Amino acid sequence: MDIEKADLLRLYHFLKLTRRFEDRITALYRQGRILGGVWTSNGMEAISVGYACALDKDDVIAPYFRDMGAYIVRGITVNRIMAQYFGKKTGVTGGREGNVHVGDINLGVLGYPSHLADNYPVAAGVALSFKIRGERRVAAACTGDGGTSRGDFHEAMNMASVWKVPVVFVCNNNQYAYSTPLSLQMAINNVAERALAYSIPAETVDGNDVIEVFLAMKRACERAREGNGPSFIECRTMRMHGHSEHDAAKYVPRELLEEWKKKDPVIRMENYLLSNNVASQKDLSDIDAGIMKEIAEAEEFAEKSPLPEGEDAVKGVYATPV
Ligand SMILES: Cc1ncc(C[n+]2csc(CCOP(=O)(O)OP(=O)(O)O)c2C)c(N)n1
Repeated sequence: MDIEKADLLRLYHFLKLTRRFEDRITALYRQGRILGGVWTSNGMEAISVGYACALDKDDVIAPYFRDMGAYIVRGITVNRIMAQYFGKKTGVTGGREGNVHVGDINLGVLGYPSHLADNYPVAAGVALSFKIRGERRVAAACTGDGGTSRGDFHEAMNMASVWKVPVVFVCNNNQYAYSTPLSLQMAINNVAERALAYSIPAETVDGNDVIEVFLAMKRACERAREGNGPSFIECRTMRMHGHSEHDAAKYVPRELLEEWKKKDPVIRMENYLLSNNVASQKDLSDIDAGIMKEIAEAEEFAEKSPLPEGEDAVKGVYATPV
């Protein structure tokens, strides 16, 4: 499968935007200007950017908390996400909380409910509705390696396979579930082996290569749209920050981090674009300048936005407003 220049530049744009945006959020967190916690995808941005860019506008995603790239690709603006972190009324949840437990059904992003792997059965259910209605749409969900050890994951995989629904299950295998290394939570080396038990076609890809993730996702979507059911994509990567920004990740050997630093997905994509003459250094600098401006404006927007009114807290909680 070939990849077009426009796709390459789009992938790069979102990759760099996700890195710069989360870096800024981390800095703001350290300055005490963020409400709540910050869980970044540092080092793993290629996964959420790659899978989200491969989808069509009408498709639906059920992301998890480390999928910042997917939120942005789907059109949840950095303004809204920044305001979310500041707990402002203009944030995605209207100031009800301060992190990325968010969604926007109008943009085909299902709200993330926090319970790991719960988004898998939900995506399978959405995909079932596409199948029943005869629509050529795809649902996608992502979870971490730890999430695949939960029952919800296995129930979703089983039913999605039996019913042959158009869903793509993505897993970021970043080798740690919080502080638990893979070897202490599963007796296999490749998470993709779990898919075999459900007769779901699976691929293991380099999760630090955004093009590889994108192309694997394109293949899986094509299979789903043709009526051939679910696929599973394991993306191998490493989480380069702590589980969240309050965690120094002392349990991860430094040599392992050094090794993965050399595989940084953003630098890799930059090198690819330059060495294949897809973009010049000036093009990349221009993209970066635009991104920095967008982020600075988002910060200003969030700072100037009002806090929510108290009575807003009960709105949207019950089907019948109280
Ligand atoms: C059912 C459930 N158990 C525990 C938690 C608390 N928790 C949040 S993230 C996390 C680790 C997740 O590890 P993994 O699935 O590998 O994803 P990663 O954070 O590495 O991207 C845990 C234990 C939770 N959110 N849901």
